[in-house]
Amino acid sequence: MNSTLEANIADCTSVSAQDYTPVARMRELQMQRLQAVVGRAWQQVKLFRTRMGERGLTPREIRTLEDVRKLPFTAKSDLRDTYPFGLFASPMKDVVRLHVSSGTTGKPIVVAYTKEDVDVWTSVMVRCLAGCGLHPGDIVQVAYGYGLFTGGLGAHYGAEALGATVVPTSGGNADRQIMLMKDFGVTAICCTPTYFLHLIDRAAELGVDMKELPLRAGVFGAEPWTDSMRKHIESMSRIEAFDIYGLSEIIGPGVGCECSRHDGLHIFEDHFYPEIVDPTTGETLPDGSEGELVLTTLSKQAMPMVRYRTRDITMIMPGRCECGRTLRRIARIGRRSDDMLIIRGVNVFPSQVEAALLQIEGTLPHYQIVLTREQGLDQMEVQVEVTPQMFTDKIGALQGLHDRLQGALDHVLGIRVEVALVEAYTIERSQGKAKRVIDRRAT
Ligand code: DLL
Repeated sequence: MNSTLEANIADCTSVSAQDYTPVARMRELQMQRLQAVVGRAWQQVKLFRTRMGERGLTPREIRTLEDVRKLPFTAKSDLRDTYPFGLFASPMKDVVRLHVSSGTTGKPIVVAYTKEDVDVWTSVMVRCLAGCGLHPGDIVQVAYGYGLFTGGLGAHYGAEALGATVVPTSGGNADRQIMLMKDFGVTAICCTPTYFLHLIDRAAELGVDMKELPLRAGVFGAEPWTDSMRKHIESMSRIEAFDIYGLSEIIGPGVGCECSRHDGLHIFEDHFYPEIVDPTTGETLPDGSEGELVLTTLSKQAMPMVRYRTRDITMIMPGRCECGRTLRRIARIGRRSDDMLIIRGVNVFPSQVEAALLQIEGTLPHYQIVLTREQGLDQMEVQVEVTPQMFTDKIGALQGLHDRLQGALDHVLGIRVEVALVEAYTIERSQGKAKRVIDRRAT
């Protein structure tokens, strides 16, 4: 074992000891838990029992971890169809919390937690925050929304259990966020990356220099963001920006998180079993192949999820992280299988647009894609904010920037799109997850 590895392992606090479980032991634990969770879902959840029955399966057929592939998938539509409590595996008297995720269409989905589930959620959040270098003594501002969204309460419980001081600001009211951050000497913030961009801008307007604050870590997630955005955030403040992943259906934030290597997100495999499948055929893909992430909860009581199709596109990264954790990693999630836009027959992902825009000097990381239909033909306009200097500079500079952006987008997307340069603050700021696409094609 090399000395960095040893130092990292020595560094690990008792809260994240499970992150270093030997792989063989972890697989054994996963196997035991998989059998237990399948047994529980089969006994308690009608939909799951029916689906297994259709495949001629009983929990007895799940003898190895690979047997997970025999099990039926669960999809978001299953949660909608059984709204509100149809997938619960615990009686209501044992359910201590409900969260709701609204989604974009139709009924919301409801997720449930027993006391044990909340404890597991807290423990994985502690491991996330510890992996981001946070410890007792840190002052953590939780600016994810509190309420039906899982972000606020998930981060809150984790930070408190870690022994940090929590400032539960929730989302919104940027001026107060900045005032408290400054007055309390906040050292870490948890919020969506786009909301933090908004705080950076607002702080500058208020004459607060983010670089002068003791803020040194940001735990950002709940929406896709890129390495270019990380660089931008880190250049505008003194923070180290970490990516945290999760979804309501599985637990909320805390399914996986980056460590200080920033080389993928470690999945807390003792509680969540990851697979990558071909989004079209559902066939399991080997490590290193990109596909849809499918997760099985291994310890959830109130609402076990078996082979849940997340729609998030990523891969399981081959090899071991230099940090010494034995937990497998997934690559950052840049896109979902259902956020693909089809423009004049060409597949376009908003993340491709973001990556192209942020490589060009003079743009700000605020953009929106507006889709319209003219004479039956899809039109795509990318509106992007540019730095105030660009508008004060000569007109030629603006034209030059426009052409460079147009060229970069044409190159990346393979189709012609319109580029509109707009002044800073033209695009509405998000309090939580950013809305990148405005689709006016149907109207
Ligand atoms: O967004 C939970 C969460 C809160 C995660 C705070 C991280 C931080 P939902 O509202 O159910 O739950 O949305 C889940 O958001 O399937 C992804 O598509 C997306 N998402 C979450 N984290 C990331 C991330 C929360 N780090 C959906 N990168 C997921 C990219 C993310 N997408």
